[in-house]
Amino acid sequence: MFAVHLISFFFSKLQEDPTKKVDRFLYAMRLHDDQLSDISARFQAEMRKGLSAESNAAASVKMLPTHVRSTPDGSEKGQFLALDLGGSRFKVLQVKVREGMGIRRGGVEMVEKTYPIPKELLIGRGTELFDHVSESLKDFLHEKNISLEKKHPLAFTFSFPCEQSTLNQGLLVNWSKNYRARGLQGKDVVQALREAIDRTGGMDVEVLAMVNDTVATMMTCGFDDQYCDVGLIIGTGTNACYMEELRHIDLVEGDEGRMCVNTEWGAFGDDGALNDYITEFDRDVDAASNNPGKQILEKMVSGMYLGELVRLVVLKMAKLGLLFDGHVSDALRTKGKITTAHVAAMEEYKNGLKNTRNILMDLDLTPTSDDCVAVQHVSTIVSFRSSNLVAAGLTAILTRIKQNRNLRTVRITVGVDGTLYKTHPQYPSRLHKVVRRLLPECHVRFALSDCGSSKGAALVTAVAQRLASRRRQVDETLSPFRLSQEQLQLVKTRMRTGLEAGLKSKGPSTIKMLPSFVYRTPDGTERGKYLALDLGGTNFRALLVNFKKGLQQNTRLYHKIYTIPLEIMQGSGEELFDHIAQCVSDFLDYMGMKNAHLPAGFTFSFPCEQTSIDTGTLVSWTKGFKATDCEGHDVVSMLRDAIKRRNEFDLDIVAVVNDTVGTMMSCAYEDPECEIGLIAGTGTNVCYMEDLKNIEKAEQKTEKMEREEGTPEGGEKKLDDGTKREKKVGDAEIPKMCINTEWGGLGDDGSLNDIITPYDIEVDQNSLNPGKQRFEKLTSGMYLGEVVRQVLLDLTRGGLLFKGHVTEALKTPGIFQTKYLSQIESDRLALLQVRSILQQMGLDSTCDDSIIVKEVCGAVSRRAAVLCGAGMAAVVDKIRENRGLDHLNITVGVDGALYKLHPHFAEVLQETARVLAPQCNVTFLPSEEGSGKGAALITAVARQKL
Ligand code: 0WK
Ligand code: 0WK
Ligand code: BGC
Ligand code: BGC
Repeated sequence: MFAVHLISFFFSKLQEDPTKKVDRFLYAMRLHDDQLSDISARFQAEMRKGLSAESNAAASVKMLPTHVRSTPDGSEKGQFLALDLGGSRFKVLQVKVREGMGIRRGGVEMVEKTYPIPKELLIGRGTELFDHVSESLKDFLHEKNISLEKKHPLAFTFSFPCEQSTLNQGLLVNWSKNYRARGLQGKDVVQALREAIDRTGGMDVEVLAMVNDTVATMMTCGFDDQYCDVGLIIGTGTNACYMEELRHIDLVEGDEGRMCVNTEWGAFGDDGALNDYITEFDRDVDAASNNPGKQILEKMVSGMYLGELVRLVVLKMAKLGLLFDGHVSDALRTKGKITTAHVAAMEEYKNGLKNTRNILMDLDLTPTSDDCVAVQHVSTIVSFRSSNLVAAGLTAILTRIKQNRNLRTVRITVGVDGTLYKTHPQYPSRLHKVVRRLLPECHVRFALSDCGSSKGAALVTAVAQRLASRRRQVDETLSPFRLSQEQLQLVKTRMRTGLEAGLKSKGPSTIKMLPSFVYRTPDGTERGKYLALDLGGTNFRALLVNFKKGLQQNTRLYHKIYTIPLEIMQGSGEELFDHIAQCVSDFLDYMGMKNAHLPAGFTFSFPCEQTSIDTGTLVSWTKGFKATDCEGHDVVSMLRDAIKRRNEFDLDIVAVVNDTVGTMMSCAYEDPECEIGLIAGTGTNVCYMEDLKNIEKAEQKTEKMEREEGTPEGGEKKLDDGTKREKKVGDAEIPKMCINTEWGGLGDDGSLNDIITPYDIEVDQNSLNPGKQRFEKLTSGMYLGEVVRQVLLDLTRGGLLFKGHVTEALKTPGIFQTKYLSQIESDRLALLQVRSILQQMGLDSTCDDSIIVKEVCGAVSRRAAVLCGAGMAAVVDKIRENRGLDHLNITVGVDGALYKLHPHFAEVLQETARVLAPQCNVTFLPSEEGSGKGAALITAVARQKL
């Protein structure tokens, strides 16, 4: 031992730069960049561990979700009370955000008072600590003459780790720093505060939000800087938070948008991850702390411990004779005698050495100037390590944000607070320099929170209030779209009544129930080549269908799709049919069958009154069509005339069918149980096989029909592909005809007015056929986008969306195409993509906006699906009762872009039909080749009879 003293004595005599010996002594504390990068990488791994549901429980860095989903966006306003507990000073504040007199535009006014917390309360009973807090609050209200009657929203900054499931609830995970009040760990500290406020009484305070001081600091700085997505505290304790992508936070529902995560990085190392950087002095500080083994990184970094680290180093060096000639004073042996304020003082540019001498003399030491230089350097190394470790942690967070946002470089601001950062003369610049050295490609700005974190806490509360009120207002706006079981039951009943009424009355009925003169579904005997023309909702298709001997599968089908320009849809009838004839001509050229003179079936997806299979008088246009001189005319004649006018080819139009009927036939070719056709596309409609006897309005025709059809014989039909097509004997006897219900007209008599919303009324009034097709306008692709647009307009006018800016784009009819609904609602689509879809429409949106847009789309499309489900339940139950069955198995052939492409429409429709018609087992069979094949089948059947 003596030898050591001897050597060091001579050593010092050599007038070596005293800092050198300190550098050697504290070699382990002097971290260079690749060590910092290593620590940063370790911390990133810890962050991933904390975020993942599997490893969160074991993670030392807890990555606590804060339920703060957005940084300030400038619309926050209100008056709030705030409590700031957990830092070096407990403060009570009143914060006025953009409200009240004299608040400069966009400004915040704050009045605050600091209340000391008696030491014993820090380690006493939790209830007493919170009583002190609420009594301080009451005192503040008195002192600042704030009315005790008025209900005050309160923001609570609580600077300890809490597990939160909402903004206004938080279970204390553990105390840290110098707090260790009993009975609160694992308890909801917001509830504890509410109870304390109730115990104190005489004030009406509503705790709306509780936030960690890092979060409040981020929000405070975010008020003036939209790039502030990180909050950093380097004070008594240390910690950081940042805006993480919600999809990475396993512990929180949803993957849309972002949420602030309180990393609680103070605990980094609690699982030994930093053991190779821990020095004996760190172990001593930890062993002497009130939470040994916990907050390892915090004890290497934060203000509560730096002074102590310096003291222990200086003490050890003195004992080793490296300082003060080995003289050690009791003061130097005493815990806490060197504070972080002392460390900061020692490192002051000008007076650092002087301060160091004074501080050491206060510790009853007589330092030489070299001693002072050495001790100052100890402070430098200890505080430098602190800022370096913070830099490593920040680098990890900023790197993760860069990766989350797939950016090569990121511009970001870090909001900072804390006494150590604020009062240590060199801490900020050292930190900034190292972060910029470790992350050269990032543009990192540090914003000092100049007025504590309560402004931020108030903003969180304002956001909470705004989100809560927005949530309430959006729910209010969307609640009429959320139809209850009872309402759907009513719609089913009204649909049933409409079906019955339509079958009876000759005159106009809302549900027209148009006879299709199709008496049976295909039986597989159909043969030959047919042309099918398909005028649907959005385009025209020409198809060549060849039914061959043997397997159905080898039905040959060629087709070509043609768009129908708007001006043709809404031009003259002649132009429309000339356009169709031109398309047919082009198709026949394409197929090289100009002179084939083929029998053709014409799928015409509009309501037509038919008196036979090959005539159809258009009752009224629907969807986007408004061609003149068509309504009340026979569309087959109009097509024939157009073909004649063209005089290039000839067609034998044998049948005209509605697309629902064509779809039913197409699917019945695959599944003989298919007796219903459903279209959920641009328009919506359903047809089904009704018992002839129920089609009263078709009485007189019956004889003629029977004559034509001849009562169909029952029994089996052997097909030449050997497959037996079971002709269901039972219902064989009952002659049927397919009825095109045109259910789109339900409600035209006001029977749906109790579910029609003002948005629907707006859409109806702006449509080509106001007052008509009310059910269709609630359920089909032509209109859903417009309903969504009307709702978005209303929400934007209410300031709930797009920052209240009603842009030209949003006012443009048709801009929100229904296909966007399908895209926006797809589960696989992250919010960013929703935003880019909105971008395509010329709508700039925030994360929150797109969450709401998605919700509106969901509400509108879900209503459409459940309404169609209720309508379908009415149809299948009617068929079941027609056949006097307790249980009906039936298949529905379906087509239409909404049913086929929307991510949820089909399953919601099916589920609703199942629930509302429990005695029917309904299979939905999407049609492969559209209704064209069905039209060809009907043509084949019609030809067979000729
Ligand atoms: C001031 C903030 C407070 C935070 C404190 C941290 O208003 O919320 O806890 O900074 O720094 P400290 O006071 O612990 O140095
Ligand atoms: C494809 C059918 C056609 C029908 C259309 C409806 O072949 O007859 O009109 O589906 O779907 P939409 O094109 O309106 O989405
Ligand atoms: C606490 C954190 C807090 C930090 C800064 C730490 O001891 O665990 O919740 O943010 O101190 O005050
Ligand atoms: C038409 C129906 C058609 C449906 C689906 C409705 O607008 O009135 O005839 O079946 O659209 O295309």
